[in-house]
Amino acid sequence: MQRDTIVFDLIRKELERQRHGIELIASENFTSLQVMQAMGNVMTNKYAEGYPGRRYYGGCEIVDQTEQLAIDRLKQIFNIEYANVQPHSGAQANAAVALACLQPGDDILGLDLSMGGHLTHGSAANYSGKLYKAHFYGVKKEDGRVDYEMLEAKAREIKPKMIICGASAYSRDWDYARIRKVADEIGALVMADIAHPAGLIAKGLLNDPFDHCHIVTSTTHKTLRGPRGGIIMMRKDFENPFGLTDNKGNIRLMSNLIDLAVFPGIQGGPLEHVIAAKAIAFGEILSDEYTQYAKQVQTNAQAMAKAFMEKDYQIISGGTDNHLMLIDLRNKNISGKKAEQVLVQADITANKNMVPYDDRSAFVTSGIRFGVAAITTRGMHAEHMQFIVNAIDNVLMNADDAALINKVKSQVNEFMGQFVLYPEMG
Ligand code: DSN
Repeated sequence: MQRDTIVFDLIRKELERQRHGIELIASENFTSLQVMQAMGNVMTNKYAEGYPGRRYYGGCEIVDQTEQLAIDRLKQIFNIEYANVQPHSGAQANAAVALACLQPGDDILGLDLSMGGHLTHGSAANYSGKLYKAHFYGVKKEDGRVDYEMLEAKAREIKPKMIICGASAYSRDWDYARIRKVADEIGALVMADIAHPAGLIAKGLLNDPFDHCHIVTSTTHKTLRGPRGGIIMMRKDFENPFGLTDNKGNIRLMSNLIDLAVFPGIQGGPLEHVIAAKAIAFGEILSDEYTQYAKQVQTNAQAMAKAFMEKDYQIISGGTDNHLMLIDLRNKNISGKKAEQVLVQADITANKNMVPYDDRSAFVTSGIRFGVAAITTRGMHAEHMQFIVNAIDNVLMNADDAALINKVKSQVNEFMGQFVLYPEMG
């Protein structure tokens, strides 16, 4: 077969883009070379519907071992009893939990998307808002922190079957114990989606959700620095409290129902090459090097937030506990959309984001979100945050000055030259 140079040229261009730019999208990271190598392996050829030791296809003896290794390593990372490593993404993980725990029309309570939540936590545009009756709590206007009084009041009023915590654009830690308390009072399940801060939780740098939340989901490619994918976890297995059954009418342990919800519920053959890459990433997370990385992520985020605040940027909640920050740009007279566009011209990648109580649409927004997981992998330390904040400020304050933005772009490219990315790729 002739080599497809069109596609490989584009892949090469993407490598160069990643090398030259400052990557501040909070949900992105750079995997290790071995994680990427594992994704391009022969296990992509293998069908393995089912789970290790109980598959619907022959020849699964080897992929059983990589999948079991991924499960075992993940259990070790979070000190948990149950892990499912098959979800293709975080959205799939959340869909599987919903399928296992809820019936169409059930009430759910999650953080509003416009306040930092996630599409799969009940957004009207998503299955979670179409299949289930979604209700929302928010963050407080005065301090940008989760409004736990509102959450409790809504929980008592609505009595949802599931309370969802976790966010995509929230820079503070969560009070999981408080959420569990009200959930127990009304008989609700608690699901934590830790897709963003999972890597910091893994190293004990943020509150541990596992003792308080019945089920925890995550992606594997954000702070966890693995391949794109999802996972579902429980510290302790339990018999599902709503008497939900499998398709034979048997009340089962939650682990059985989640396994069945992933496959055959919403997925077919697992991506065993990606699961092999997950196993490698989980092995990396167990290392001391990753512990240092996670601490550095937190240090860098705090240094970046401080540098922004010194330039009078309004960080929602006034700072960060994790790897990201959400900035309200209204006092800087630029929309999130325009900010994202001009920053890209300077090879700085970030995403526009609604801020709580935003008066602009999701397509325009008043905010921008920055995360430091990727730049920390590039080798940056706290002292490098000032350069980045200066460059961003320079671009945003001169958003219509193409010559100046071009100059910043050159400075950015030169700056990034010191942080080598994938040298093995030539
Ligand atoms: N949309 C992703 C993020 O960027 O946070 C999460 O799914």
